[in-house]
Amino acid sequence: MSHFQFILHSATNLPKADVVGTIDAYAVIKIPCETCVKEYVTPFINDDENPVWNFECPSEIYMNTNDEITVEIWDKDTFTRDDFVANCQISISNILACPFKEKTIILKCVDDYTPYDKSKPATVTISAFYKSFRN
Ligand SMILES: [Ca+2]
Repeated sequence: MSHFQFILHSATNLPKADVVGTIDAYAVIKIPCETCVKEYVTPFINDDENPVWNFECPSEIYMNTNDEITVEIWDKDTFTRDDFVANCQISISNILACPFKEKTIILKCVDDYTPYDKSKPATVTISAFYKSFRN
């Protein structure tokens, strides 16, 4: 038996999404499981294009291995709807074949958003691995 662990550590160089300030970033993590897609939402970090969450999703035992984990980056807004700014997908079969710790993954910015420093990509740092246990 083994538990799947998914940790979103941080992001860097996120797009500027606010007129005043940079971005109030939070992440929505979608993990496809046996019968549903589980969604986990991190707290938002106020006005920081390099947010650190160290957000650990509750362990999953069953995942749909043909599917992908999606990480979406959103900007929290007070008076208007939150803005979806970037995302990335990670193949579960790739994780099973090659688990990783603190790996940096490039984000795809959506719509007209561009990385804060346009000369570099926006990234997230993620750990995804199976942890075996005995009863
Ligand atoms: Ca905002």
